Amino acid sequence: TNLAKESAACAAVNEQIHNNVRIIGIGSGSTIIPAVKRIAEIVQKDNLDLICVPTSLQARELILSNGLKLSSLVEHQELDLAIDGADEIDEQFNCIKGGGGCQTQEKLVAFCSKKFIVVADEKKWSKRLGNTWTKGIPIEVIPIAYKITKKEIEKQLGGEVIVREGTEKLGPVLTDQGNFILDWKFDASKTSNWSDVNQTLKMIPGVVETGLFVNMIYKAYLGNSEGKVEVKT
Ligand code: DER
Repeated sequence: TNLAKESAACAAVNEQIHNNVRIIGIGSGSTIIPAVKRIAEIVQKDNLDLICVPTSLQARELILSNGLKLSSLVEHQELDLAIDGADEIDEQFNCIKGGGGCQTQEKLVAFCSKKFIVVADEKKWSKRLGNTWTKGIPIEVIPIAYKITKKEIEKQLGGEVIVREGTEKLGPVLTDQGNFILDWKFDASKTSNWSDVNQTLKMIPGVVETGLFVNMIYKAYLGNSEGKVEVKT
């Protein structure tokens, strides 16, 4: 629910923004929207000197439209904090991202940040990856390799790989990097060591980045429909 997302987003910003944060990574999706609004309020109120690094064209637009200072990973490779959403998080903090197709820059920003914070509706929390998020793991691949990678993923890891198609545009979706996205519908009962799975995927020629974020999350702020927030570390 919106209240769940807003409460998680504001709780995270309120708690994290003051600890000497100067450079912050801004995620993509819908939950990040109230987070950026809250950041802009605090920057205004406390006259903070904050620089924002986006994870997508959508995040870039969000930074600009909220009057925040925009920069990039070319200027800053060490971020004090990064805040982003998630599609599903399990109890070991394995996380699926990329529902919005932005996982490549999202993972770079998360990798560069001292603290990577996830904000989400509590429904994203699950016992096993695949229990709640059923659209598969997003994998960015270079266009000429989409059939090679599809075949290799299905051969090595099973499941089914589908090329993500546009809705109002015919043909495959292009990422902000100009690549295709494969959604890998994995067999949740068979898969458990996500670190190994991620390494296997990354080794396949043509794969750019996966939506598997393993051992990257510092804290997860999970909001519920009453606006209560649970913090998982
Ligand atoms: O696509 C992404 O990685 C987004 O961050 C997604 O995981 C969260 O989107 P939401 O905040 O709209 O649920």
